Amino acid sequence: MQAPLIGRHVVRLESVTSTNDVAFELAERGALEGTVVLADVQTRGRGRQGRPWHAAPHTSVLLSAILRPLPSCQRPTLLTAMAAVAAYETIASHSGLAVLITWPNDIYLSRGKVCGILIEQRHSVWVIGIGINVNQTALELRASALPEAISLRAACNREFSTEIVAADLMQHLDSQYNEVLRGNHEHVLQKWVTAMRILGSQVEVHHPDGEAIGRLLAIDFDELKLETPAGRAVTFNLNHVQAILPVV
Ligand code: BT5
Repeated sequence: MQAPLIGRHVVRLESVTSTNDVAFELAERGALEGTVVLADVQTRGRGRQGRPWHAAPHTSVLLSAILRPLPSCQRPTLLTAMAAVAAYETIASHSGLAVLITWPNDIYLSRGKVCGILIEQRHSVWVIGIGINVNQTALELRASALPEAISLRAACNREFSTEIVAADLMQHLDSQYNEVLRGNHEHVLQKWVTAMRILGSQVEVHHPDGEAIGRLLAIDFDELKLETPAGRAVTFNLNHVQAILPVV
């Protein structure tokens, strides 16, 4: 068996602004690819487009992994998919419940958001930041104004070890990143699309010019194809897609 790449060096910290910030600082100072930062507390945890990520101290997995992917793997959607699949598999194995990836990379458990992913790039360094809600109670999540959030504990009615969930997440990230490095992009794509459970369904696609409704015929790392109610096939560049929502 190959030695793991992601998690070969783990930096555990009590409190940070954001694990992504620390990961970039370490990368600048020459940290090896696969170095992981874990923290118990984030004072300025962030989501995408400047949105906040809230995590009460010692309740969550707050992880950032440093990657220096080859140019052929430097595709935002590919790295997004591999991170989402790794988080999905970790959460599914711990909860034993139905888990869903909502495009592009939120993970839902029992209809609540249990995990968010923020991927940032500076030059040749990519940082994969993952937050998993582990031990917050449903009451605590509601009190922190996160009505859409859920944790493993709230969904499964028992406590989990954040250390074990983090260790499993590192293993899953390592195995998915290995697929990426070996060029098995198709394999990652299939897992990502399967976990979204929207292929063949009616969806609403939000894009800069408005919204389109239709049956999702295909999706890959570059584009998605819809069949409109009039029976026409239309293609959207994924870089411009803002949301893909199931039509219920
Ligand atoms: C995300 O952004 O979901 C990406 C979150 C990534 C967090 C990790 S933690 C480790 C690493 N270090 C960081 O600083 N960040 C990463 P987005 O899709 O933009 O969702 C943000 C929105 O999710 C917020 O506006 C809230 O509505 C909601 N939210 C905030 N905290 C949440 C939580 N703990 N659980 C569920 N939803 C939350």
